[in-house]
Amino acid sequence: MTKTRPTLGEFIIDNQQDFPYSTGELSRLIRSIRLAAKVVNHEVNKAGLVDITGAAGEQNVQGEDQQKLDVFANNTFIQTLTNREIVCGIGSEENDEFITIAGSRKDHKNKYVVLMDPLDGSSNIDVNVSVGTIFSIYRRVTPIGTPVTSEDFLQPGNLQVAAGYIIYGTSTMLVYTTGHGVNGFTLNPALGSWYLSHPDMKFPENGNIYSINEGNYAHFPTGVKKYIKYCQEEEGDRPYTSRYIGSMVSDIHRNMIKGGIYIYPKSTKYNKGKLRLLYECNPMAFIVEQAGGKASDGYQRVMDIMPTELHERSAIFCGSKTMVEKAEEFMKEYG
Ligand code: AHM
Ligand code: MG
Repeated sequence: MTKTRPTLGEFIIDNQQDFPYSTGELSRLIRSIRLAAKVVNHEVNKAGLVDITGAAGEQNVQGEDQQKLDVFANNTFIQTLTNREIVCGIGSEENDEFITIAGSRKDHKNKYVVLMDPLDGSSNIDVNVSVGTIFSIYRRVTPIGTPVTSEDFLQPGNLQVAAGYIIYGTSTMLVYTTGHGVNGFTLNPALGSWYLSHPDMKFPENGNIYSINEGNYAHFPTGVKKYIKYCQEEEGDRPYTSRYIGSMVSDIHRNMIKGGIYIYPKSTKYNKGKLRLLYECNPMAFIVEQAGGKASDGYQRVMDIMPTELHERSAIFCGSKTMVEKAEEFMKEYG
């Protein structure tokens, strides 16, 4: 008889040791994210059926068009986390400032802050391509009982307590880590349950996929241009295959399963990189490292960067360790 895979709820109960300093708060937080993800998934899946796709007519703090589903996902995650009284603050890619959550007793008693990109790659929705939610969880550093401050959000990635992503793809998956490896759960939409489909996910040590927006080639630094040429050379296991969805979660998810490198470098177009350190780079870096891969800004570990602002951007080179180390060699040599 085939053994049934545990559900996410069962997995959390069976792996309490994965929840450091556990008072049950972090497990409740993951459960809330699981719930919000189901609501967003439902909405994303019917995006083609109702008039919900397309720009909402507003721009986010980085001056980019907000899609209606971005707004919906942002509100859903914020409301779910606020109503369940499990976090003391939320930072979102879609909000200018962080949100302070006092709780119904106004006592600021919760200890975790969440940083998130509620719907990453949302420009892909109108063309039915996978999008994702990315989240990152830290313990607050200011005293419990006081309102959160920016100090609670501006922590280096190496202090993350948990991080994860939801990929709204051909199937919907929730992949997360609490610092004890990476596990992936697939949603059974008929039952509304998440089943452990990808236990202990591991980045292959090496790979043959490189994922970068080569349309920006002219704007890239020399090290990146040389690395791209290296990927394309006919030698040994090269040329590598080029795969770029333009949806960070999907590109990294695929590379984690098949082996590869994802790069969004600094360029003359984005002099600090395009992706956000706190909402995108750090959580994905935590997952990548926990799966045995590597995440760098080209020169140093992404998770060791000390953030100075909420919406800070960073370059990222992440994926199979051997590939990232090779790309770093090019960056060191050519800059
Ligand atoms: P978003 O947060 O506005 O959706 O932007 C992030 C996305 C990533 O998912 C993706 O890898 C990247 O932007 C694609 O950017 P580009 O179109 O410049 O290649
Ligand atoms: Mg994003």
